[in-house]
Amino acid sequence: PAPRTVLLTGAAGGLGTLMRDLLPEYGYRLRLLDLRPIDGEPDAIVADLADKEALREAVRGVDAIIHLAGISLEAPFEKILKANIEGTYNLYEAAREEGVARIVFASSNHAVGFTPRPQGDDPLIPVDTPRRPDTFYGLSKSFGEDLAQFYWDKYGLETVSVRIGSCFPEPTSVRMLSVWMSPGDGARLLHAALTAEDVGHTVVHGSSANTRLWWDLTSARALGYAPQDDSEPYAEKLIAEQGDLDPTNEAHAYLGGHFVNDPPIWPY
Ligand code: NAI
Ligand code: 15L
Repeated sequence: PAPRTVLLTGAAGGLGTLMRDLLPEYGYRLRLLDLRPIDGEPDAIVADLADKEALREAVRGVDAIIHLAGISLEAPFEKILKANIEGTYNLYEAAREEGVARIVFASSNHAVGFTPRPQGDDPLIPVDTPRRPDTFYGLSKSFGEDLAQFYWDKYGLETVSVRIGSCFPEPTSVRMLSVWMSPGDGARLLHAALTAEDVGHTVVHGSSANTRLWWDLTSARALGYAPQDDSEPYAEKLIAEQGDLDPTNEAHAYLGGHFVNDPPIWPY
């Protein structure tokens, strides 16, 4: 049966806020969790991923988990270690102990961010491309994917790891024209990841069907994902404002874009 009650971690964040609006239309009852309280959501669980007891209680009785919580940009390693590496482990342990069947893990393009972006007639980046994290942040997403594989192989806990490109209301850079995932497509992909059968541990690229796509969406489509959006209508304006990508600029040469040379920028 399709999952009904879904725990959404990171529900106060940018993506969490978008998905809180869109996912109920698919029939889900969302249980919300975040470090920060959420305006207008008095029932949301306010908890840190470090709090194992709170996690155990939060996952009890849910059919699936969408795991968005964590540090979402580059940060000092110690902070990434606590929130993304230990935090994701704590969540998987709680899920295993409580018998939750499936997790949809918000991985990132930055797990493979040092992969050169396709140019000219180069093929799209396949989903089994070797891991090439571009940051400690990306490294934590690589860890999450390995953790997911391990929990599937050892305990039969299923995961779809979604390497999200850039999920925002609109693309705001020329790079995002290639990796943008519209919020509507984001919800479609999460719904597919929650409902496809026998996923084991599946890794998918998460973006819309962009004209300027850099990566292959085959494994996402195999889950039943049918993207409806394309960033192309935003292209002319963004290129006029920012100029086209310059292959001699390091920040334009890789899938991860500017992350390949960003300093830690996490604000807290
Ligand atoms: P965000 O930074 O807006 O939201 C993350 C949320 O996690 C925040 O509300 C924060 O309070 C919460 N959080 C952080 N540490 C926590 C902890 N220790 N315990 C409990 N909650 C904690 O990030 P955004 O953009 O909403 O991204 C959500 C997830 O998707 C993140 O895991 C991010 O790495 C991933 N992702 C997002 C992309 C995007 O385009 N928005 C692209 C690729 C990956
Ligand atoms: C990410 O992983 C970040 O969480 C998000 O804020 C964006 O920066 C996105 O990647 C991106 O690559 O644009």
